Amino acid sequence: MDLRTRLEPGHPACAGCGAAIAMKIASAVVPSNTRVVIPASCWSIILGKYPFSSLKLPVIHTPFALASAFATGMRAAKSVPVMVWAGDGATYDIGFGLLSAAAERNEDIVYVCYDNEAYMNTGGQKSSATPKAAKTPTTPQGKETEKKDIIAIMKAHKIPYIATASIAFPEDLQRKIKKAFSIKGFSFILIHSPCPTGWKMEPSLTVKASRMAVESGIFKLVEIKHGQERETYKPTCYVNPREYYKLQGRMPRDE
Ligand SMILES: Cc1ncc(C[n+]2csc(CCOP(=O)(O)OP(=O)(O)O)c2C)c(N)n1
Ligand code: SF4
Ligand SMILES: [Mg+2]
Repeated sequence: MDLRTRLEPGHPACAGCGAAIAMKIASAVVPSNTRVVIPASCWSIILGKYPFSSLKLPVIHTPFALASAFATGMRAAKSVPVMVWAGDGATYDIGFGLLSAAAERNEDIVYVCYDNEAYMNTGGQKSSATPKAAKTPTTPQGKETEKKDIIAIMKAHKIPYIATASIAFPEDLQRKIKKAFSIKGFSFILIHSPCPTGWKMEPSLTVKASRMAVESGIFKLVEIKHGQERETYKPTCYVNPREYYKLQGRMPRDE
């Protein structure tokens, strides 16, 4: 694993923030001339206040829905590697139209969604990435519908590279980021990034929760290259999904 980091200490993410850990792992292996495009999200804040920045890469902030269009324009104008770094709200919901359009055009950009399963920056409201039964400010009785299968949707776009990754499997995550940059055309990577604040979970449990999501089979680690799908990690120790959900105060308790 590449242990260099482009994430500076002292950033304002909550303790144990999975989204910050995801960036720490991913940014270490992106090409050094990468431009990062960040739509409205917790990451707009984690970056810090201009002229300071917690990330040692050039970043452009965009309105919520527009990251894919900004990335398309920047790639065309500057001919440099471009990575969108977007939350699940921007990806699954609000920016989905432009994401779909950029994928359909097979723009040569890397789109990363750090999935913390809700609109965390504004208080944790449910997104379509929120799992069924999770209590959020907008689903106080528990969410009634299933998490949207964004990987199936991106597969339908027939883009050259799609992968899922987890902060508990950093080598796998870094390999997939490098692969995405090496492939010409649109790449999409979904990183499972627990949020202790929104999940009502101890900050020390972030990586454990991520690992349990994979080992329980709830979050599968896969890679889809030109339509060919393979599992990049097969769970080695059985974890009951209930144990994973039990860590999270947002999920219903067993009677
Ligand atoms: C059009 C628009 N609607 C709402 C907002 C307010 N807003 C800013 S960040 C955010 C939540 C983003 O959620 P997500 O994309 O999942 O990223 P996270 O905050 O979880 O990191 C919202 C609702 C906004 N900036 N623009
Ligand atoms: S609310 Fe969640 S995603 Fe946002 S900074 Fe805090 S821990 Fe990270
Ligand atoms: Mg989110």
